[in-house]
Amino acid sequence: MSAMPSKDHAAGHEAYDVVVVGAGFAGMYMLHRLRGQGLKVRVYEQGGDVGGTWYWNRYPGARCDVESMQYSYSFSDELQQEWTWSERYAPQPEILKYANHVADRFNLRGDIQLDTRVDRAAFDEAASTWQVTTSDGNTVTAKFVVLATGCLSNARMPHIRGLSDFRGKVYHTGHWPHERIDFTGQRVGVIGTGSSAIQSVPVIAEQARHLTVFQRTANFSIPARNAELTAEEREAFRSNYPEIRRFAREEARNGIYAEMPDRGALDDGDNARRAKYEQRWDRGGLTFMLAYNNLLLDKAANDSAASFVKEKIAEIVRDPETAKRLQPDDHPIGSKRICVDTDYYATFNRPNVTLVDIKSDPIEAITPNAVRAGAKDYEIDALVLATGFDAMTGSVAKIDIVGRAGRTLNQKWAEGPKTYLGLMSEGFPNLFIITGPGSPSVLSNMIVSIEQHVDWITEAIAFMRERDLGAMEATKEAEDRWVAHVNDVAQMTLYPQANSWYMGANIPGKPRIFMPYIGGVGVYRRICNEVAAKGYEGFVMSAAERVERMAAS
Ligand code: N01
Repeated sequence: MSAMPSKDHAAGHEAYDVVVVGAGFAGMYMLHRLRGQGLKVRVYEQGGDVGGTWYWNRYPGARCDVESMQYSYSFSDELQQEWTWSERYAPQPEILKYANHVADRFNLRGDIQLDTRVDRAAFDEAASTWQVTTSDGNTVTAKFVVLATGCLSNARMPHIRGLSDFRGKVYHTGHWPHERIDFTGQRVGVIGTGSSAIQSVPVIAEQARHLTVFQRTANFSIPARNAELTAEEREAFRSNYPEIRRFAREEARNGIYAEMPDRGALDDGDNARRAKYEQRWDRGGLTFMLAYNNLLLDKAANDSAASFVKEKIAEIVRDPETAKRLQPDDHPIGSKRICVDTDYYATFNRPNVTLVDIKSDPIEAITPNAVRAGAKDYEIDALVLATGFDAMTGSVAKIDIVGRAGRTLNQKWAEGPKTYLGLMSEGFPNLFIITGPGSPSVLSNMIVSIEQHVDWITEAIAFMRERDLGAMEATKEAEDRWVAHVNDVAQMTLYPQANSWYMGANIPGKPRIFMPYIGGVGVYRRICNEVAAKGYEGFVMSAAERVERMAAS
């Protein structure tokens, strides 16, 4: 592949080697790596600055649920040695500051166009290039397009009768205003009880005159035990980063360095099991689910962990009725993304907080000044929608992506996303997806998975350039096999038993398919590396007009 001219003279469009969609953690690292290869890259970002999900999710209490010493880039040792995280789980403003620091430190801003949405990407088969149209009315061409659009970036507004008639302010946790919102003296309603609500409810309760939480499905949450990081704790990570990062990439299932379980929950007697759960509960955080190695495989094992957390809820929440309502009863623990909180359950002991069960008494309407449920009006001045995202596919679906023979990605994915390795979809040459459906993605520490995908894509592009190849595409056979494998592995677990956003179950009409790959990041990385080592097995690569399957290099 020769260096691209700066103009596609035939069409008069600016021409790039690569267009990257999104300037979150994935898009920024992708840009960094591609520029390192001397490629001409343009990143389009619809937000007003870098940071992706951390740019949009500014709701009160927003912070990461993976420890910051691990939820951070590993590609630059200087960066990980010099950046100082203040808390075990950094708050959103600090993560955004980190994203901005990375953009400046690696001089990325010059190639990122902010406030610009990609509306369309169409593959020109004759020229073997993508034509990318943006919200500013511009069209550019690019040999490759990389979707770094994020998995939880498409905030979902619920369809509730009367919502537009509400006279107070309406906020969505996933699309929070930039100015500080002060709920002091207000009556606030929060709809939803997922991670975003569980983080924001305790903070809003401290400000509001009264807070009413509308819960459709109770969720399991583990205390974060957040605290300021000491210099010694930071140093323990910094001096052991090579091993910590290696373990997270190669051995952990979820990309997190943690003590791994060596036995199942039922291998221990009642007392030993309880002691282990207590120990994990006291330590706090997502790794509660690593107390035993079969919690997401065996229902009886899972029940033991679920019962433990339910007992904790009953101990914390004073009113037995409220405690009962907060105890999840319709899904195995962990089969929906487990939440991590600071004082969530205890917040329901406050006199200014009410929990309303909208499963038994569904919301009938929003009136100009209230939420009406069970024939009762709950008067509020402000409404917070913590109703989640059209996850994993939502942001991709918003772009009109047209592949070979005029087929759109939305048509192809109408019955659920189909990818090979989560990285490419047959019929859409040179279109890469970072942390897409079919990869570990949201089941992992996202930065570990982002870095793996970016490195893999960078190497695939380098492979093609070295051999003067024009297009790379997943074969239908490889894709079908991978889709079946992703599904088979999911069915071996308890995950499909929950109506979760992993399954697309939170979006009416969305196909119910377990979207992420649950085989674990270590296993998945080995598979991707083997595919590359075999000359990109399962992909076809074309040189000029000639299509040839690459032999093993
Ligand atoms: O969204 P959710 P989220 N009427 O989909 C309810 C990540 N994240 O933004 O379960 C009434 O989990 C819905 O009820 P139900 C993390 O991966 C990470 O909280 O469908 N209720 C549910 O209670 C997380 O999993 C961090 O019955 C309605 C809630 O709204 C993911 O983002 C922080 C409704 C939505 O919960 C999504 O979390 C925050 C309706 N019409 C988020 N529609 C950290 O890193 C929906 N609901 C810490």
